[in-house]
Amino acid sequence: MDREFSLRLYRQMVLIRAFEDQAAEQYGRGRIGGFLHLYIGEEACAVGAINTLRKEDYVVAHYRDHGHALVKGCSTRAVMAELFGKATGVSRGMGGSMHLFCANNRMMGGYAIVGGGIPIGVGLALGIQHQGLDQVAMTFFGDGAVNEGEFHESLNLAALWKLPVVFVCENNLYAMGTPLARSSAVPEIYKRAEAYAMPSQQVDGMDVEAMYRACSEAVERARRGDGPTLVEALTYRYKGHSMADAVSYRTREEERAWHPRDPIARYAQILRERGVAEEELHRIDQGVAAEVEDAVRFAEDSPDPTFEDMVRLTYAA
Ligand SMILES: Cc1ncc(C[n+]2csc(CCOP(=O)(O)OP(=O)(O)O)c2C)c(N)n1
Ligand SMILES: [Mg+2]
Repeated sequence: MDREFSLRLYRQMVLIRAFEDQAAEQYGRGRIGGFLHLYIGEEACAVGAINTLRKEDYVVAHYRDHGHALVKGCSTRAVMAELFGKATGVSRGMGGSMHLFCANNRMMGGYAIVGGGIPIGVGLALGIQHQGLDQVAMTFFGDGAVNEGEFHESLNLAALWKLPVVFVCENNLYAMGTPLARSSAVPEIYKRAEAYAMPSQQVDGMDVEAMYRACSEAVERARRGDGPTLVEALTYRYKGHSMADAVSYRTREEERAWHPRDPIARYAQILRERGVAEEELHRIDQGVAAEVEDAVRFAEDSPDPTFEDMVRLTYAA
């Protein structure tokens, strides 16, 4: 992997983490309303996967969607402003943390309905196929979505019609407080693709290059007309389900056991071994910190949506 590209992957992971740390801080200060679901620990999934896409390809995410929007090209300022509910946010302050949307960047939304984004990804892929285009749709969801009808209906039709869609399941082992093994007869999620004669792969979701390789293969398959793939990323969210979660359903030992696999620390080490200087990594970290601070200032200084805008953007006549 070339050096410039590796540093880009590193920077994006660091950006997501710094963004999430700031979001938690601002939430604590009461500047962000509603729920807030952090992506800390899972950064390699979105970064590895979305970097395989072109600008004109589509991403659909779930409600833990800040990282996906940032990697798909939404500005740090506009994502932070959306969390603050400001008119300058990606969804003009109408969506908040869970509903980041930016058609220009083909970021087709975060969705609060578990599994709700999966058929939307399939619909986008159907549209691409009907128009004879060579784009790809990539749709992200959690392990909590795979026992829902929408998951199975979507995989079935995507496989039957050979649609250009990549299904990325971020398996962080929990759906709110429910461990996967307590809710799933077959906890190896990638195996479910067999029922639809669909290729699938289980990947270390804490390894950004492994994610990149697996998703590159899936995206190429989709683009050449050979249909969908299910990628299961094994990952872990370091924080609670949302800011309101005391995380009483798992042990501190389990949490500690995941830390040596941290996607950012591990990748920094790999980059050092490949000859990247410590100062260069430090410069990236500092640049990211400044970018996130700037985004917070921008969000603070931005106007609220007007009442007229709220009505106009919420209701169709
Ligand atoms: C259809 C539906 N059912 C239930 C909920 C409530 N709910 C919100 S998040 C969540 C857990 C989802 O877990 P997972 O898909 O593993 O995603 P993660 O939070 O781990 O990223 C549930 C059950 C919902 N939002 N939508
Ligand atoms: Mg989960």
